[in-house]
Amino acid sequence: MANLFRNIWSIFSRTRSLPPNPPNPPPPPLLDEPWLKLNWGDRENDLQFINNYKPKGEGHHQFRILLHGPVGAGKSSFINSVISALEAKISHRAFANTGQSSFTNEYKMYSIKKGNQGEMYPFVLNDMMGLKNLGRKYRRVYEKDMKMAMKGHIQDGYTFNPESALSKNNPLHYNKNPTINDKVHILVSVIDADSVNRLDKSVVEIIQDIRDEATELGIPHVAILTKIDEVHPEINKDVKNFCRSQELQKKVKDLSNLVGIPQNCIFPLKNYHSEMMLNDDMDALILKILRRIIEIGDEKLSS
Ligand SMILES: Nc1nc2c(ncn2[C@@H]2O[C@H](COP(=O)(O)OP(=O)(O)OP(=O)(O)O)[C@@H](O)[C@H]2O)c(=O)[nH]1
Ligand SMILES: [Mg+2]
Repeated sequence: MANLFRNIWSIFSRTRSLPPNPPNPPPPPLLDEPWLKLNWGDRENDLQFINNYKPKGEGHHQFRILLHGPVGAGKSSFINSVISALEAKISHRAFANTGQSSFTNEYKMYSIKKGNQGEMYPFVLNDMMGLKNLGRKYRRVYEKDMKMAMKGHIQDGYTFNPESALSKNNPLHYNKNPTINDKVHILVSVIDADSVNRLDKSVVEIIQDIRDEATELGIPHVAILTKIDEVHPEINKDVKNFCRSQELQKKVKDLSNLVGIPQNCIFPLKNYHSEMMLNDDMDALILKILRRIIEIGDEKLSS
């Protein structure tokens, strides 16, 4: 539709000597009926689920969520969003990227305080170096590091080196005997919604390879589609509108076809990234996504 509009404008501008750059086509209207039904009033229910959650298995006290995905997709911002929603104040603990190159290059684990009694939530989020297209050698290194991370061999604080994967002889950062608490329990690919239809082929292949590896290790794989506020002005005004955006629905379908993640395991999200105050709907969405991530990962623990 947008292309048709541009072509018509281009023919029109040539015959009428109008300015060569067409104006942006108007965004398609929102659907009357949502393509995704979400109960926005579930916040307390989801929070209660998260507060009551305990990982299954003997000696298991840490459920590990590993985030990976292209540079600048919003991985660190998602960690900040989760901390903000759970600690009820805007958090900046994970440094977010404002430039072009990968900002996060350390394997860093984030745990979150539960209340004021010094207790921590029994799940942690692991931030990872951003994925980019840097040729075959880099791809091998990235995939090797990801495999080690999923198996629990990488210690917190390791700085990734795009030239070589973590060595098994590194006494500081290679964990020879990972326990159930060190292993990854769910893999989350974080992808900028706007980039879905122009993801580099090699980046898509890396995500597919890592998905295959995760499947072999019995680790479920989901995706978060970030920056949905940039997809449609009505979503920017009110995040709830994403459920009626045809463009977003198409992006979820396209990502599903591209990497093989089922549509109901792809979660659209707007992060806290520029806000100074919490927002009930954003909180509701962040907590809903966190709950689904825990539920999907936990299901595999018991099977
Ligand atoms: N509009 C919008 N911007 C976002 C959103 N999430 C993150 N950003 C912005 O995107 C940029 C990159 O975010 P990060 O969280 O640093 O991304 P990252 O995936 O951790 O990046 P690397 O560590 O470099 O791989 C920052 O400028 C954020 O403010 C979102 O939901 N909407
Ligand atoms: Mg980051």
